[in-house]
Amino acid sequence: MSWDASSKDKNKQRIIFHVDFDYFFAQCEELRDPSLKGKPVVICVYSARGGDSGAVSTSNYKAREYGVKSGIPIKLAKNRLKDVPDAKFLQVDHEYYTEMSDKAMAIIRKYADRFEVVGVDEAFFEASEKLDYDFNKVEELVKTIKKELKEQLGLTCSIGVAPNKLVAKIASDFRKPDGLTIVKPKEVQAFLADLSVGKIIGVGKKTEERLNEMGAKTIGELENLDIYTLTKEFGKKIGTYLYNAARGIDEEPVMESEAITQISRITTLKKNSKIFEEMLGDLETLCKDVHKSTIEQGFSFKSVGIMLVLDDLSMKTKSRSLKSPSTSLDELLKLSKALLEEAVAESQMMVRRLGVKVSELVSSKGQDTLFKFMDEKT
Ligand code: TTP
Ligand code: CA
Repeated sequence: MSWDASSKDKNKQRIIFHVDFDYFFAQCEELRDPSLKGKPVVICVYSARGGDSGAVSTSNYKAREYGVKSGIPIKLAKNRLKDVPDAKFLQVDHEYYTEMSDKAMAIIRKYADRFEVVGVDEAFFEASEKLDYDFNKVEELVKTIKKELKEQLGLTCSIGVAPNKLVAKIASDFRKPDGLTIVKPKEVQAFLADLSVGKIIGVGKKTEERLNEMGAKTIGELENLDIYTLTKEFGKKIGTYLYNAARGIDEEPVMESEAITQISRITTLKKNSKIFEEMLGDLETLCKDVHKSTIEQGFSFKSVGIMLVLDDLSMKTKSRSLKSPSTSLDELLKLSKALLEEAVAESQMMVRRLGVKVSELVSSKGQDTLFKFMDEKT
């Protein structure tokens, strides 16, 4: 579906919003404990090895001044903040962040024609109809939403508004925190021209390097590469995507969320068993099927679960969340094997049927997944 399919008049441009909550996990912690405000706050994912092993999930802006950001080892973060006595290191609390996220999303959703949750701290929505296709009405709506989020939850966010998802997402990242960037249809190309090609959704480090080598550091320069060069280098799908992206063209619809919350497959074992190794073949097939379907539908997954139907027809389930959304088959295999091994060890009974599911799905917007695979392969 393209924008002109959703609106009858071809001159009407969609009004698409991308909302991104600021330093989200750390901001949630500040809201729970206001004494943290003004201090460097580091949210940590401690690994099973104990001590300070593990990585930083995110940090507030104060901590970022010291070079403490998502992905660095906790040990390095502690080192960078060793002379800051009031720095706080907290463990991730996904349940609480999800609760905050749900409340915030419910506030925003009211103002949308269509609403698409992308992750715990991100959403797209379309408000073309509610705003009569008038970009001049955007600012007032954003003020209302920001005020409500602030008053009811204390939360700040950054918002990008544009005629499509691609540009709206780049715009929300343009001014942070508590930012608002509105890119009207006529301003799209000028807005994109000086930005690095890495800002385009789905363009990872490797793709960016290749584009740089081809003479395109900025999106404006990418516009100079013709469709033949791009499709020859990246294949038809990605080449065309890049060609359009350079011109600020993107027709991806905002997809109403909650349609799909999980993807699962289940099978009956050829022979009842309680031996892990005997079930491995079936488990791998299930994982491959689930993975294929997940990717085809443009999702990444953040939670993996297994399900066993036991000899007495009782059911046993186990699931675990990943640190961040994944599209990796290896990760799915690894986690489901670990879960099955645990489940088999815990249960004395024979297993009749075996199932694998992924949930906490995050829409990867197609291109994202495409690129991730390309970047992994190259
Ligand atoms: P981001 O939106 O990338 O970051 P942020 O919200 O912390 O900061 P910003 O103000 O720049 O938007 O990610 C959202 C949440 O996802 C973040 O609060 C923590 C989590 N996260 C991780 O756990 N690991 C990571 O590597 C990243 C990038 C994020
Ligand atoms: Ca964020």
